[in-house]
Amino acid sequence: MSTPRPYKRIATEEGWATPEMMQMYGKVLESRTLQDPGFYSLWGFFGQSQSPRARDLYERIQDTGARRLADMDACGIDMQLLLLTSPGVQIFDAPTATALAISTNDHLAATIRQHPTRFAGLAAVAPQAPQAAAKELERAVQQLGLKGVVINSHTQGEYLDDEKFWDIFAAAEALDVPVYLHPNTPSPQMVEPFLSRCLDAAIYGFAAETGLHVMRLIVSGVFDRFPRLKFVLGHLGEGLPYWLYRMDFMHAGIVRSNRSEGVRPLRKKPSDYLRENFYYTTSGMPWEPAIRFVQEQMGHDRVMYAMDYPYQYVADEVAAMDGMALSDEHKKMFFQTNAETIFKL
Ligand code: 1DF
Ligand code: MN
Repeated sequence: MSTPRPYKRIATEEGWATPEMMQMYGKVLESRTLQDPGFYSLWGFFGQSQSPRARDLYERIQDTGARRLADMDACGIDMQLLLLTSPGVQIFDAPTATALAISTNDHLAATIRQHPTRFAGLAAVAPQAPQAAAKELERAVQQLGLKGVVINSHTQGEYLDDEKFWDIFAAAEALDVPVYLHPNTPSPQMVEPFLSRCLDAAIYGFAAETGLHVMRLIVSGVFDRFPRLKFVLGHLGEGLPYWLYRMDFMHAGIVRSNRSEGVRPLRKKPSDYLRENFYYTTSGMPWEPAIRFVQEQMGHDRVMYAMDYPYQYVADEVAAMDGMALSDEHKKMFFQTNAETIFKL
């Protein structure tokens, strides 16, 4: 760790939360007013379990000071890009969520002002109120210096391919900042068969939910409407890079057969949008063969490092990533310059 490195390590999907938001989660867990089994499964564990892992994560997620900086130093992370942890404000009613997005963005900006070389961050918005969300994204970028927006997949079972949400995309495109589509547990409509085998969260359900969300977006034509819109996916693209061939083949057949009003012809192949409008981080996937595949398919300029602190805080991983068989140039892109370019750090 002490030998000087010719690159900075920037980790690009790092979770945080305010104590206020954790208290609000606690109230939802007690009142059971939210209709979202995935939420109770995930946050019932982090928020209420006495297991050492749950207690530890619950404390680390709320620390944006000394302890987090010490953890970063311990494994050689120079900078974290902070994302309000999933599901963020998206479980609350629209006025509550809109207000909470504003207050957490202010909180995040204050944290970054204290440690401007160690932290940058993405804005939270409440898709429940799309126009207010677009306005908050603009404020967060232009006045607070945040670098884009995180949306934690479905919002109470709704997906962003519904045009009522597209003001958010218009704002992101106009501001030239990326939308990080971060996972959530599967929507209430799809979570049931995941639950009894504990498959609803990071083991698999996150990717099933978020991959579905991305496919809905692509097929909807949103990237024909907003051709310069940029998305970032964690977890090496939630499995989608493995599907490039098959999604194109099958999508062409569905369009030709005119099977559904919901599937209109696109200007490009589905895989083209994944190659041209999307960037990928390695959160939770520090596995060289898979990283090399995504780099080869999407380009070295589209794949960047993420740890997914505190959920995947494994110090050895950083050393494994340092040891990847990459040229010096590609390694610097992977750890540092891609993130600097995409998030304008
Ligand atoms: C977990 C993983 C939780 C990720 C997360 O946020 C999260 C987990 C609540 O391990 O339960 O962001 N993740 O992105 O892989
Ligand atoms: Mn994450």
